[in-house]
Amino acid sequence: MNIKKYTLDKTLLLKFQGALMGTFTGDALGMPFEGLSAGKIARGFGRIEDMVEARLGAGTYTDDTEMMIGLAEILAEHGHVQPQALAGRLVYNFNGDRGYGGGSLKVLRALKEGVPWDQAPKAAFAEGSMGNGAAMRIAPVGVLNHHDLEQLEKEAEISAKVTHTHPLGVEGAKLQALAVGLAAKEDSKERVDSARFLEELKIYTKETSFNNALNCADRLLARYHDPETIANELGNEVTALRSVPASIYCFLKFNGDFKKSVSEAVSLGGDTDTIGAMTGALAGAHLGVNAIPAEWLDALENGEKGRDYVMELGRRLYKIWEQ
Ligand code: AR6
Ligand code: MG
Repeated sequence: MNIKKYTLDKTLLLKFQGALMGTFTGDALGMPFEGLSAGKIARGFGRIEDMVEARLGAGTYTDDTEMMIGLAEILAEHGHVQPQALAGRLVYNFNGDRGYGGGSLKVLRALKEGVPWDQAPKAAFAEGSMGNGAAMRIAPVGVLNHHDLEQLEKEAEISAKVTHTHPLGVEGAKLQALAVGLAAKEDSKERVDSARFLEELKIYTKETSFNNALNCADRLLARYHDPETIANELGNEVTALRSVPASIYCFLKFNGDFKKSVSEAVSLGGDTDTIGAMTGALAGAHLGVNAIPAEWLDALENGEKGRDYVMELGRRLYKIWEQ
């Protein structure tokens, strides 16, 4: 047996599982704080380091992870994004208690009523949604296609367009998928060179507004800023533009430390579950699932499509990649 190859592949399996479980963990950690400002979180709770009681219980996930599971299932079954099948799976998995965005609710309702997948997104907004809903679920596309970034972009775009067709919604999803793919390619034992990482992302990012946000993140990374400043500069909102660059910042700022990156993401306030989920996906893709604190993993819900199921989905995706 080729020992070196075995070791490398094991690392990659952990990265696949890390991207999926990172989404789940960040989502669950952030959910109880959704809608609070950075200042309120700092004054009321300090650093967020524990899974606290939430609407559906401590360690439960929201629409972010539910949609990520649907996308991972479709990739595991088809090997690529099959939009019709993805639309059907998002509807099938839908649980109205998990806090879906208003636009996504309308799209899923239209899909359920039989509107074709390439027409349904207009049910939310005539020009499509610019929300972060397509970006928050995209980790499986990023890890599965990390070896081929052109293919990754195509897959990210088609997966986004099942619900989000506004150029900023699609571009945000592509940027997050690329960042997950690049993070998976980094050596998990080394820190990521932030300037190089951001430069590489900018090669692929065509929207000026996203490029400007990445330049802003680069400047902010040069020295310490409190979460409130980061939230003001990069955003903590439900739009893709005002949340994906902030997540990339949190990943890079505490580069090499899953707990600190995701804790920082939640401390920005606002859309805490989604910024937590996207930061968790990036840190998990870089460091692997073993970097997620055991007490956080232990606290995650573990029902029918819970912790063990998502771990297994990561393994199934890795098997597809191996083929
Ligand atoms: N024009 C104006 N406002 C828009 C537009 C548009 N074209 N698109 C989006 N918005 P949505 P999501 C605003 O509803 O992306 C959940 O908590 C509008 O205010 O498509 O699936 C998730 O966990 C709209 O309500 O949702 C995420 O955290 C909002 O952006 C978050 O919601 C979100 O777009 C977004 O999920
Ligand atoms: Mg959510």
